[in-house]
Amino acid sequence: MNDCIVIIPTYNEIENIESIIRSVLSQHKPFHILIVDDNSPDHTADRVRLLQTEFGGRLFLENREKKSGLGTAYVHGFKWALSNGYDFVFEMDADFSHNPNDLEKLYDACHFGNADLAIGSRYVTGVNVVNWPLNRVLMSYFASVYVRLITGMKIHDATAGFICYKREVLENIDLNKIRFVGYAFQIEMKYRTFCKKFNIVEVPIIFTDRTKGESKMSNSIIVEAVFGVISLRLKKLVNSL
Ligand SMILES: Nc1nc2c(ncn2[C@@H]2O[C@H](COP(=O)(O)OP(=O)(O)OP(=O)(O)O)[C@@H](O)[C@H]2O)c(=O)[nH]1
Ligand SMILES: [Mg+2]
Repeated sequence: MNDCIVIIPTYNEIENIESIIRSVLSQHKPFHILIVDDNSPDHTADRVRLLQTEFGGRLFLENREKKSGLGTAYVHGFKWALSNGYDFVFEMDADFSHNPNDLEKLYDACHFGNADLAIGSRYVTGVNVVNWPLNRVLMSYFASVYVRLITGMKIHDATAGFICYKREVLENIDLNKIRFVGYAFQIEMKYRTFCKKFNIVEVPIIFTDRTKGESKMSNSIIVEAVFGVISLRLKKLVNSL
């Protein structure tokens, strides 16, 4: 039994799925992978099944019937990871924005360092983002400033989705209460972790824009994040988070 599982949610990632799986599974540390696919019309899941014959025991697939958002895909993955006994649970995108070579840095921060939750952070040492249009960099950067102001969390990259959780964090958060699906989900997980007084550490990484496949970013994801942060703060104030 390995102690580390990397959860990768996928929707139409046929152009990335094989290379991201091979890249994670060729790391020095023997990570396991759970793909949570939402019945991608491009048959991403079929490619995963094919690869399972090569990587049996290290590559797992959970299939959901329809596209239901990144947040619920991760919650599904977290529950699966906890019930399968993993001690370190990772979030990572399929599109190579997160470099698999950085997984071990996040693990080290949790296993050898004092992190309960380690964030692969773009903004801890300046702005480490490659190939994003300026408007997206600005939006993402100021989103973190906004989150800091409203929540009081001292985090430079609040919407980051490259994460390592110690299992105790996920065990102590009521996963059935997680409501958000997009960037707000990433903020919500960090805020719930912060409210439970777990230690959050940012590890600098370089984030690169996807070169293959299509973005699933939408305006509704941005609106959810803007109002979601206020709603989280209010809930905390009235003790119903
Ligand atoms: N299972 C599942 N995965 C999703 C869903 N939406 C996005 N994803 C996956 O979540 C990860 C992040 O989504 P992206 O589209 O890359 O979002 P982003 O990183 O904010 O935007 P870009 O990098 O600009 O494309 C990718 O691996 C997607 O395939 C969804 O509804 N269900
Ligand atoms: Mg992406």
